[in-house]
Amino acid sequence: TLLQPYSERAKTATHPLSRYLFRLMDLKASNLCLSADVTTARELLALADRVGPSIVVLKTHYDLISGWDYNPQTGTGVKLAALARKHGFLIFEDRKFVDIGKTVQMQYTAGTARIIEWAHITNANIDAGKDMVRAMAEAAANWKARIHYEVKTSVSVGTPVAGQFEDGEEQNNGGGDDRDSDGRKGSIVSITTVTQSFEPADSPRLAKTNEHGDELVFPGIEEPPMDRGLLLLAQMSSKGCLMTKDYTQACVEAAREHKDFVMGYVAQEALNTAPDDNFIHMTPGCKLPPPGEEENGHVEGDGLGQQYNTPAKLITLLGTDIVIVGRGIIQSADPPTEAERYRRKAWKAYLARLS
Ligand code: UP6
Repeated sequence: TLLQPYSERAKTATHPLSRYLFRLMDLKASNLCLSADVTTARELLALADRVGPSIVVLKTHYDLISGWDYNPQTGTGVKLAALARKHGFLIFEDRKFVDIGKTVQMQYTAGTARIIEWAHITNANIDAGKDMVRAMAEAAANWKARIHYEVKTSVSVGTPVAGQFEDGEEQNNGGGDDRDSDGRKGSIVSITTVTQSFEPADSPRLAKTNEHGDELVFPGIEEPPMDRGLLLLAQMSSKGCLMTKDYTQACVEAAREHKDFVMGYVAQEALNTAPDDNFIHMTPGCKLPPPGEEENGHVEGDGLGQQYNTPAKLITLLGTDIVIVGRGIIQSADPPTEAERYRRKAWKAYLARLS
């Protein structure tokens, strides 16, 4: 995949959200993820709104934000999701789940934060064993089925939806045996299509404009599928990281076993080694020297173990796909301008890799 354009990888990726993300990257000419590690919910939302046009992914640590509002209808997650729609980016909660399967299922879907509701993507450290990936996949599938069902029951029976199935899947809308695999009554259709074709047009979640006529949706691409995705924390950027080659290899195997849920990795280098591997790599530990200073691949660490490489080194030489930048952007005098500088550099590094 190293020499393949993102637009091509969009066609062959297994995960619907990866296909979407590759297309979004191509559309926005961006392979930049902002790590929005600010201290308050107000700053988070303001930053997401200002930097949104330059990025394809916004990474959160909800647990370092003070004033996070957990209300499932009006809270911070919902507001962030609205900004994601407006600017066209995906939300990645960097939760680094690690525990027994049952516990991560509950942490992922329930509790205060209900991460699954607002984060398209999250990640896991698989030190506890790869069964927890299966546990999270199951939780995500159940969540999608439940949303699917809620959406379905909110529409009148027999709504014509012919021709709306992108993947050419046979629909089973009325007539015949219309129970799904759980024995519930209803037609079996893909959630992507269901949300777009079944949800009533007056649903506030799908509104395209607000009462003032402001556009609420990023133009140029449809809204992302309702699938949730996982990144495996395969390698870390920090000094003295204890993750071994065997651990990283176990991540690669777990990813291949769960292609319908695992989108790829948080890693420091490309891990697609088999011919049909098309996983996406997101890479933290990225910083540019200040404008005007010469680039030599490496940038001074933060004194607390974080190590930095430039986008050119990570994308062109090491073959990763998306650079994750936190303080490099947030601590600059003007984050939107600095985000644009990172976007241009990272995209140039990708174009250099292709040629
Ligand atoms: N992060 C790393 N390294 C990893 C994995 N994750 O730095 O291997 C996360 C940190 C932080 C962000 O938790 O949110 O990426 C990096 O921020 P920075 O650009 O400000 O150093």
